[in-house]
Amino acid sequence: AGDSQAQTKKFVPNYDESKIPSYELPPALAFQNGDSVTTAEEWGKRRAETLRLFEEHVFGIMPDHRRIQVKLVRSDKDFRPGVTRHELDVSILPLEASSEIAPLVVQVLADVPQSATPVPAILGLNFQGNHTVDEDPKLRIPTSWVRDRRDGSTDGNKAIEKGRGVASSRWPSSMITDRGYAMITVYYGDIDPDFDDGFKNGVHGLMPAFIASLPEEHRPGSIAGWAYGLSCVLDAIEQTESLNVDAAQVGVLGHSRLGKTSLWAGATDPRFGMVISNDSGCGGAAISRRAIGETVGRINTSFPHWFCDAYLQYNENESASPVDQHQLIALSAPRAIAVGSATEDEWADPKGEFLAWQAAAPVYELLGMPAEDAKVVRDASMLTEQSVLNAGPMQYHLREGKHDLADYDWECYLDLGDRALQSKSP
Ligand code: GTR
Repeated sequence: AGDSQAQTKKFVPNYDESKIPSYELPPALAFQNGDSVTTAEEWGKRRAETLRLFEEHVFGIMPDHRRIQVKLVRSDKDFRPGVTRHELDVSILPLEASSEIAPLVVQVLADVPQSATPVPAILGLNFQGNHTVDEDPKLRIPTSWVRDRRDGSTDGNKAIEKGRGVASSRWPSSMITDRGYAMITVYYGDIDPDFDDGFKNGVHGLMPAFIASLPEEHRPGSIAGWAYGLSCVLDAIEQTESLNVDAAQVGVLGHSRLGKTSLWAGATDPRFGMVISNDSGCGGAAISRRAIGETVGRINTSFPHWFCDAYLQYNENESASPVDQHQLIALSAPRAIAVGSATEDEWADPKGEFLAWQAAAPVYELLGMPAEDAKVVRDASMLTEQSVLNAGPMQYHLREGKHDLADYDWECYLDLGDRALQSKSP
C-alpha cells in the first residue's frame, strides 16, 4: 500500500508551464476513425466508444451487472432535529452463481433530512471509515483493512475508537442536511482495500471467473472496483424506500483518488444525476498530456493497482493514449458536473483540471447546453483566486488552500445541486 518510495524517489515533478510538451487533445467529438460527431445520436455512439477506450486503456473492465441485498441496521430518528441517521448494510453478492464466495458487506451511513417527499442526496466515499465522520458513538467502525495513519487514529491496519470524528471537517453533515440534501457515505476500503492484492479481496474477489476471462491488461483496478461499489450503493438507495432519498437526484462526490472514482462512477453509471470531482488530479480531471505535477508514469509507479495494466503504456508517453481526461468529464454530459481545485494543490494540476473541464464543454453544448452558457465556458480563463464559474450544468471552482475537501467546496457543489438537481424534481 501507499507510495513505494524506493521506486519513485527519482521522480521530479515539473511545475513550469513553459516546459509542458506541445500536445494536441484527442477530439471528444470525433470517432476513432476520424468521422466527426455532429448530432446527439452520433454522440451516443461516440460516448460508447469513449467509455470503452477508458475501460480498456485506463480503468479496466468491470461487469455490467450487479447483485445486492440491503439490510437497514438502524434508523436514529432523533439524531438531529429534523434529520434521521440511518445505517445500512449493503451485501454485494458474488456474481458467479456456482461460487462459494461470501457476500461483501458494505456499511452505508445516510443522514437524511425529514421531508414529505424524497430528497436529493450527495453520495461520497470516505477514506478512513464512517466512524470518522463525527463522534456519534453509535457509528459502526469498519472491520475491513484501513490505511495505517500512524497518528493514533488506527491500530496498524485496523480502525479503532480513537478514529471517531477525525474526518469531520470533510463531512459537514449539518450544512448538507440544512440545505435539504441527504449525506450518504461509505468507507472505500469496505468496497476494495487500497493495495495491490492480486484481485483477491473486496469486490474483485466476488468475480474471479469474470476477471480471469479478461485479457490481463484490461483487468479492473481499484478505481473501477470502488466505482462499481458506488453503483451498488445507488442500487440500494433505489431499493430502500424508507430512506426517502430520490435515487434520480443523487450526486456522486469524491476527493482526490476518490474524485477520480466519482468521475468514473458518473461515466459508467448514468443514473448519477450530478458528478463531482474534488481535487482529483492525475487520472481524474487533469489533462494527462500536460504532465504537470503528478504524471501517469508516477501514479502507475506509486499506485499500480488503481488502473489497468494497459495504462502503463502511457508512462512518460501520454500523447500515445487515445483519450485524455476532458473526455472522462464529457462522459457525464448532459448531467451536472462540478470540478473543484485548490490553489495549493499543484500536484493535482488545478489548471489542467480547468482546461479539461473547458474542453468537455462542446459535448455539453451538442447535448443542449444553451449557447450563452457554452460561451461562458469557452471565454473563461483560469481563475487566479478563490471563485467559481457557473455555466448551466457545468461548474468549475478554485478554492484557496490545500489538497482537501472543505466547506467552501461543499457550498459550491450544493449550489450546483440546487440549480441542476433539485430543479429536476417533479
Ligand atoms: C496522492 C496521489 C494522488 C491522489 C492522492 C489522494 O498520493 O498521488 O493522485 O490520489 O494521493 O488520493 O489522496
